[in-house]
Amino acid sequence: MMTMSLKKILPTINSPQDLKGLSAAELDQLSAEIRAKIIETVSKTGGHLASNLGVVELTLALHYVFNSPKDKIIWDVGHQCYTHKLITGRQKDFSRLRQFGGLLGYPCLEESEHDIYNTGHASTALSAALGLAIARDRKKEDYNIIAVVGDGSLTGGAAYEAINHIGELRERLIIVLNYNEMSISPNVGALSRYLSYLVSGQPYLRVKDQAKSVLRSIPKIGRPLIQIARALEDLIKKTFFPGIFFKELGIRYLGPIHGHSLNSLIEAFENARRYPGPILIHCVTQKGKGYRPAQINPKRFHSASPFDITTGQPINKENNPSYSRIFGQAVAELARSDKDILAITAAMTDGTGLNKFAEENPDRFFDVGIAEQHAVNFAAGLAISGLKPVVAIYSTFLQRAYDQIFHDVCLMDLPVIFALDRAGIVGEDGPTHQGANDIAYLRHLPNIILMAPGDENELRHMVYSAFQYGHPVAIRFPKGSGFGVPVQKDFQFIPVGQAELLKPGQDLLIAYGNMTQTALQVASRLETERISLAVVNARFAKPLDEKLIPEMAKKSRVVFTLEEGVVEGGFGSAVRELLDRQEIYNPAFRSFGLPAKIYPPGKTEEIRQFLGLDPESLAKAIKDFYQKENLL
Ligand SMILES: Cc1ncc(C[n+]2csc(CCOP(=O)(O)OP(=O)(O)O)c2C)c(N)n1
Repeated sequence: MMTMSLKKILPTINSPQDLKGLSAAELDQLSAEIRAKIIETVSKTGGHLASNLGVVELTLALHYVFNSPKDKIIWDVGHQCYTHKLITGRQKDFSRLRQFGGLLGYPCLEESEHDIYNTGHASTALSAALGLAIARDRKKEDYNIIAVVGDGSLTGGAAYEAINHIGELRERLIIVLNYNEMSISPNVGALSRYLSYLVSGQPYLRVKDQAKSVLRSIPKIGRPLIQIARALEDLIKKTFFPGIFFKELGIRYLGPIHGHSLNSLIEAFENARRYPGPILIHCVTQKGKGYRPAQINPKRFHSASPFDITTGQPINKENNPSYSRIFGQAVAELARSDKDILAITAAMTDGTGLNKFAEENPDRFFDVGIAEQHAVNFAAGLAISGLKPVVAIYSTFLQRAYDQIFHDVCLMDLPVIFALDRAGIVGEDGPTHQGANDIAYLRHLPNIILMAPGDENELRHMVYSAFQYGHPVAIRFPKGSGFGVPVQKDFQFIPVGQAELLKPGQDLLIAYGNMTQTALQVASRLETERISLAVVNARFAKPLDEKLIPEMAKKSRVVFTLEEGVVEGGFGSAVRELLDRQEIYNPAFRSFGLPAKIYPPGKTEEIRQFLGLDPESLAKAIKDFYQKENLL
């Protein structure tokens, strides 16, 4: 033991094969080393600390039993893949986790042959695993397919669709359910309740309690005996045959397994390896395991910014309130005088700033789980009944609910308000999380109003105004803190489609949302270059200001648009279409925004520079444009 603890094991692990010869004690030591490495790294880079600390043993046991990359492991969401990365040849790059040019915080096909499927959004692993299983069999190959999915991700509709199909096809595949009772917040829903019932470990008490309640619910006389017998049989089945729910769906259930006991995990995975059909292993883990601040507050450490290891406190406290907070505060305030306002989140209560609303109005707040489609459809039901739902979902995750927005909200012109948080560049989470597409995927839908505030103060007024419009409204705003502008207490009404001229000038730069501030900086830089740009805060991408924009465009030699959204089909396209409709063909035209490409993770500012969307690069690009068009 003494010699083992002196010699570090982690540096000797270059591939999962290196695990195979380790003793139980060495595997335990390795778990401790991995935990220390993850804590140390994430304290500097930020990242999904609690989720990763919870799956150290689970990951080691998987790689100990199975033979990756021949056996294929798919990580649902993928945010829990740090141990996997550390033991699949990426230790030397690990300090650059989530940094510009460094490792992605999620599985990444380009990084390693052990990453066999990219994830980032929840509830996709089971469907992908089934696809892989069918492909394997058709090609007459022989390997194991393992999908690791959290109980939070099992609240997503896509996971149920997969279970439904898996139970029908009965392909050989292994589902590892990482059950920790948490999504980002405590997990929600009836299935979550069922899973916790399975691990509650008090079968006798439960039989007694439930038997009593069954008996109580039966009228003294009249109820046929057979019904009583059925109820009791059902009760006994549930209690003594755990996982009967999965079994009856055609998926063998194994568990609950102690998710931090390497022995139990290895034994369970060995059993699963030999099973000829679909099998689910229910592993019970603790989020944040091994780091006290994360164990105590797994929610805060789900995705942590850099922190001090001793205290667990964040290193850089944000000075200005975040957009999410301003949004949540505004809804909470408005809801005090309007009891018809309700708020819905898809498993992101804190992230969307709705925690204040939730505290004040528990009966008007709904965390529906990772179920964006349901969230929108549910809101439509509320809205058609005269209530005023706000659905707060990150831009990237709302992509899931495109059809519900179209079919259930826009076609019926229902006044549902969508708060699209994390719209634009999100930084360290990388390609799956960029809020790039919302303008383009919403702009062509009927009846919807699209707006984006130029700063956090305007967000407040937009939330207030959205409730007055009586149509579907989507307000997009970025991740992180605002500009620190004074936030007015009184709400102001913004008429639909009214843009704001911020600065006069010879030619025209129209900005949407948070890029308004950048536009002002660009214009000011260019003043010294003999380029005079009027700056307009568009406020709306739909409807556009059909008066101010054409009037100013007619007077300009060139029109620029600026947005932190994908250019194809985005805000700039909308302006161009407006000018075309009004037959304004004279000004030259150039849109700046996000490319429809994959760009690396990193700090938001670094990505802006990389994409040429920082003030300096934009000023240069505009100057070059003037030169090319002989406008100087
Ligand atoms: C479609 C979608 N919606 C929301 C999220 C944000 N999100 C990331 S992880 C997570 C919780 C996942 O919980 P679980 O699967 O139980 O994993 P744990 O972190 O508890 O290990 C959520 C809601 C997401 N990744 N994808």
